Amino acid sequence: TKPSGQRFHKSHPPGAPLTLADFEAINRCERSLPKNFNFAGDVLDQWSQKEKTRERPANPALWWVNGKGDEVKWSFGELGSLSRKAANVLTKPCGLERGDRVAVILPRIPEWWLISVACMRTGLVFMPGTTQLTAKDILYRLRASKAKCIVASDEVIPAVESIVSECPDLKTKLLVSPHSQNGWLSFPELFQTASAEHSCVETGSQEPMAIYFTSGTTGSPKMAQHSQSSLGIGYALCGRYWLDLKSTDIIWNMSDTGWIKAAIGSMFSSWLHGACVFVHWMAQFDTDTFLDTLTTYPITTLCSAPTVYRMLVQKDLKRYKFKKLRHCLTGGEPLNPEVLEQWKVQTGLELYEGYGQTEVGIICANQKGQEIKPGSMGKGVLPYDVQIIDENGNILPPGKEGEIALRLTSTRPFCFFSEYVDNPEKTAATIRGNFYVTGDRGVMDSDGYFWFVGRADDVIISSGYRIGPFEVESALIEHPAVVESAVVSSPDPVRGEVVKAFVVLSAPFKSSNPEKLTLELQDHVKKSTAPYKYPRKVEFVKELPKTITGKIKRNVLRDHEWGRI
Ligand code: BCO
Repeated sequence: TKPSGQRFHKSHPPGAPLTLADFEAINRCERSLPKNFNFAGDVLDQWSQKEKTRERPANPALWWVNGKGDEVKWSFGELGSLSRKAANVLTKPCGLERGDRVAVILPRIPEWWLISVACMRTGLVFMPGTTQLTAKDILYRLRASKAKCIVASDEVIPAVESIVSECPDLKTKLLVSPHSQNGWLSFPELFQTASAEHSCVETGSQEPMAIYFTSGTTGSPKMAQHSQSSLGIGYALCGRYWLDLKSTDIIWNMSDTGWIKAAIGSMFSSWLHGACVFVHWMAQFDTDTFLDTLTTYPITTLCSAPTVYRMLVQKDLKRYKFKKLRHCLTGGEPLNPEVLEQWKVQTGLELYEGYGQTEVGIICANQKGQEIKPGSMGKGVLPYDVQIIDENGNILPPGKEGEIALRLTSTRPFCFFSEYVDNPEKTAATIRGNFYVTGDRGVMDSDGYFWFVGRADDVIISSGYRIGPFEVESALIEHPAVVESAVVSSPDPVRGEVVKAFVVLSAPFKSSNPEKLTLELQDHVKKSTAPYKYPRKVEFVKELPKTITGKIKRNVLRDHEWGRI
């Protein structure tokens, strides 16, 4: 049975340490949220205690490799003392105070975990971003959030330097690098001399913890803000039933640090269950390195985007003997039943698809022990009551296509994002009657399994990335060749769908070589905005389909691409 909202039964006795059972009970709506909660203090430091009393097996908290022979292995105790040092760097030389926002643009290096945990210890609001962000993207993020500090690695310096004069609120630039840079504080230097004594702040359960920038159909990315409990407690059941984690497990979740999937799979779910987070930092994704890693390290649990599994099943997987792999997961975009089947035939392992969003986390999943229906993204997960609704907010019966929605009661579920910061209109637009609407269309069958149909809006989901067409069109229009463009999804056998741009050319470019111009426009987009958004397909057209009021009909182009008209 599913709860219809936050019907809390028991409250937490003051002063008693919170346990995993408490966190799970909160997700089942059997226990109320504690007034205060801090993931570092209430979860990580508890595991550290359990290490001391040997109640936790000798399994690292973080195990990081880079394929070049470098390796980092931290216990929860080490993670605790190192993140306390990092916390002192953030508050003392960086001068940051509780509630300040910190942009963290780091690749998959151990310091990303240290800085994130240090932000929790100090009550700073961290804003992860991929290192693919360009100067324009970073400028927008720093200005929109009024961030006080940016923590970045070498590759991000030129972009930050080119826009920093336009960010009056930014007080500190902290560099994670063995090199020093004028105008930047050096994290390694400050870290070396920082004290490991730090008292974790007592954050309120509903106090902001992180902000994720998320793309929509129109405008710039919105700032989805999450609380200490939405991220820190909200993944307890997901960790148990979808990821099937125990403190003996080693999970490799591939996601880039910029996405909430990294926070879910490589931090909150995993550490709530005391599992080891494994990280292999590859500068560029490569299937051979990926497969070698699975054969070399005792990874028990793998989570990656369907695009990665599509790439992997092209290989002869029977040649590989994965050391300890027992549970495989996927999410971020729809998984084709054929890939699930091929993975199973070649590895003997099932593939458990989950479905979720930056705003609300994991909504549906094929949970361990449940029958998998190939092509379905599983059943709704607690504490959510997932329904398919129509445009008026009425629940549709099984078999009817509509919008995937989450039922609300008088209290907003604690695991929801709190708001789109400074955007009450867009926050309000996610609510229809008694439901939160995901913007995705789907069907529920009579067994309660959900089947993804597509986006209700123009957002493109490619290789697990959520890409707003407006952002790509805005980049294209900066190029002198482009009079106007319309950006839509187009099918792709590996990436599920890719970004396709229909472009109307300006007079001087009409006779240009189309292949050369395509490459030039792609290159231009990669420089203007994060490269993963670039249009992998470009078509030059004389005009774009429009309504009588002049609005571009992206749906006509999209339907044409998908062979629907
Ligand atoms: O494919 P191309 O080579 O043509 O282009 C690639 C890169 O080479 C290029 N690029 C990257 N940095 C660049 C650059 N070009 C110029 N300058 C630079 N500095 O840009 C393209 C980027 O595409 P990509 O990221 O897809 O690269 P790749 O190597 O093909 O990676 C494949 C995947 C599958 C590993 C990658 O697409 C991926 O990680 N996808 C998963 C994304 C994900 O984690 N999504 C989860 C979001 S959270 C969520 O869904 C909520 C769930 C609750």
